[in-house]
Amino acid sequence: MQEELKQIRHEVLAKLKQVQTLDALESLRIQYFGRNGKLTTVMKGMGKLSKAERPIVGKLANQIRAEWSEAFEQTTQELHRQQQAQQLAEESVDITLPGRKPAYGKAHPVTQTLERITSIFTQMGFQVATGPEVETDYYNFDALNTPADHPARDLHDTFYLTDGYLLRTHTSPVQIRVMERQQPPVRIIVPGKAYRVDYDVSHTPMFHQVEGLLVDTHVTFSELKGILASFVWQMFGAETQTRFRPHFFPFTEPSAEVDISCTVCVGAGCRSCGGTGWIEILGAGAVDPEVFSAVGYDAEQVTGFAFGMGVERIANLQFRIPDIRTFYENDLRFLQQF
Ligand code: 2NM
Repeated sequence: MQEELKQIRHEVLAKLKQVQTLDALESLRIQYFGRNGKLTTVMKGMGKLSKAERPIVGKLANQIRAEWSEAFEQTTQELHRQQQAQQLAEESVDITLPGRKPAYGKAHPVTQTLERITSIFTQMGFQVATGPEVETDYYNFDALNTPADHPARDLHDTFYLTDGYLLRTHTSPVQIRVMERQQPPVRIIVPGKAYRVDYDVSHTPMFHQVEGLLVDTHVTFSELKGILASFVWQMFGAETQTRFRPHFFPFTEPSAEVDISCTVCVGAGCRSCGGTGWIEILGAGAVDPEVFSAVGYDAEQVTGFAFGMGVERIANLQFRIPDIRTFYENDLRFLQQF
């Protein structure tokens, strides 16, 4: 039996040296010193020993246990230390690594221009109004004094949908909707998308407009001129000239087209202005009494002025883009320039 114990002592200390993990260490402890461990099993045979042998074997067993205890404790600490060192190494963060740069997006150039225009008018006291892009004949044409045989209503100019609906060809139906539910004074700006069957260097089937409407007692054409001149100065610079030319719109009378002195050649005449020195940027006029009666306003009591401009056209001038279709090709090399 002493030989068996010596063998166990030898074995367990040899195996202890091989142990790599805390789990393996615990298995080893159970294998030798657990309730059914090798040492325990051998010691169950104590009863069969002679009286003389018993204390010797007991002492030997105690020695083995003491020796094991100490070695076990040491190995446990060593493995703990190793485990912690490994964990620290794995979880460490290199604070000298450069951060990841997020890919910044920004507003589309047309949106930038639209926001700029809107901001100039809101600073002059206009409120922003919006409305549906899918409209009815009534709001897009009838209420705006546009007769049934007007060329704008042609299938070749307007996108008609089913059930009498259409894509609005301008943002003016929003002005009608606002006037229907609000009494004067009205001082609004309507930025948004509009749709027309048209496609060339200066037209895309979807485009953006900003329209404005001012209705009150005693507003005059000179107020409209002042507002638009101020807009032009803020948008294109204080040196820019403004010119009103007589024109016709179904919804205004009188009507005008507004030109600015060419921002490229400053009036001398170049390709941008077709040699004239002037560039048309918006339409405007005094709201026709027919429009007022459509919304239930008394044309004897109030006067109104309206204007409208194409945002792509303004963006064209602002950024000097020769072909507006490039705004909608989604070529990032183009868009990232703005
Ligand atoms: C333009 C030009 C002239 C306009 C008129 C109206 C309304 F609803 F008051 F009658 N809204 N927008 C208008 C007038 C629009 O765009 C070139």
